[in-house]
Amino acid sequence: MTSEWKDEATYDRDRLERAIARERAAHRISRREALRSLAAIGLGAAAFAGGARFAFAQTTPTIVKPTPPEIFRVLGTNRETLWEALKGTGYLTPSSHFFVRNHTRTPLLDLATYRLRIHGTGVRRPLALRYEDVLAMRSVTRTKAIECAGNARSYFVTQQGEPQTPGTQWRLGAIGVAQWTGVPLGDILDRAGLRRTAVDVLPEGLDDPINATDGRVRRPLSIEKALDDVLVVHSMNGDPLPEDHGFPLRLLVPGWIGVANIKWLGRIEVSETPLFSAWNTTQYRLFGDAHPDSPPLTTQGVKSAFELPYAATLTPGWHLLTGRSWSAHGRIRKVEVRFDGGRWWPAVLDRRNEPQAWVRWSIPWNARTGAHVLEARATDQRGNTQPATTTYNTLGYLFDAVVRHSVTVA
Ligand SMILES: Nc1nc2c(c(=O)[nH]1)N[C@H]1C(S)=C(S)[C@@H](COP(=O)(O)O)O[C@H]1N2
Ligand SMILES: [Mo]
Repeated sequence: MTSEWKDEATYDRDRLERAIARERAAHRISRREALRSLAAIGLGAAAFAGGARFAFAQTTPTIVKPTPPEIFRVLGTNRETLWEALKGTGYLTPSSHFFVRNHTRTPLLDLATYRLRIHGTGVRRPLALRYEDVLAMRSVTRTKAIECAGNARSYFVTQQGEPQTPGTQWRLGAIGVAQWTGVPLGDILDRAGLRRTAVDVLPEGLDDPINATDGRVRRPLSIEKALDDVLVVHSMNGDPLPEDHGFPLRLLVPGWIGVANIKWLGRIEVSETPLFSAWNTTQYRLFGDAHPDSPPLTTQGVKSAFELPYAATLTPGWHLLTGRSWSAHGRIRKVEVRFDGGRWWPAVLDRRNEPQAWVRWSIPWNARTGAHVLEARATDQRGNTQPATTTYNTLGYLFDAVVRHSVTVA
């Protein structure tokens, strides 16, 4: 079993601690470099007096990691993973390939001053935890997907002819599966003296406020979900979280839409009364004629993608087509593929098929010269199947219909 899952990263405490020491050194250097480059452009002391945040805003790019065009598509402050770049990678999305969704920009946080605060009417003992305090607690490891609520949004326009919605025009690349290691949020809440009367928690990121009205990215969760399977994550695929994915700590909320997985966690409010932010009121609900009364979104539906460029060009002859399918509700039971609207053929599923992650699959195809449309349709263990169309909503969330993938054979 282990030999088959070679891509499984292992969580090694010593290795993590060495990596953290490197991170600390690197972060100190980047702060010094920021100052030096400010001095070079004549902003120096004056700009820095305005605060470190301003200094960084002037010198750091939106995203820290390299995002080469063979792996990512640029969408404003975000980077979408190209599906063809996943072909030949393992079950886990390498951190170098994991999509980035930033409302503003990746902040570079200093571990010397970093604290995760737990506060609010729902706890008896407010906490200000250092990174080390969290690392010293019991960690668990989970393999789970993070997928943006707007993943595949562009197909409302290109496939269904609906009006373009605001929001990032993703194809299917706003998803990744990683191995996350972290401390159960319930353990941290217990340490803060969680009251039985608590109803909601509100985790908030330390990235810049998105605007004056909405403030910092923060998205409430029910206490039931918080105590069920949510982790305060410190490691991704066996290494400390990369900056762009939330260093030093982020939330993992298995099965829930991407925005619940707050990066750069700065505080978690715990409350005896329901909590609200833009992310569960004016956004991340279904709006439009067909949705008079949508609750805040939690889980996603079922989706599938071919590991091919969009659109693809292939040579004539036999190809082993590969792809992945996923569901927030459990494992995938079957995947079917059809060519040019013909009959549905079963794809062969790989053995590794984890709930709230994905399954890889393959199917041979004898490609004849000309223009073709390929479709993949998955069904999960609860019997949820991808529909032919998704009911429109004005913010373009939860597109789960079968995607028609154009392929030219020449
Ligand atoms: N603090 C903070 N957390 C955040 C975001 C953000 O902009 N700021 N984006 C959210 C959204 S919309 C998504 S889809 C996921 C993306 O996670 P990733 O960038 O690690 O892929 O992070 C979520 N957490
Ligand atoms: Mo998202």
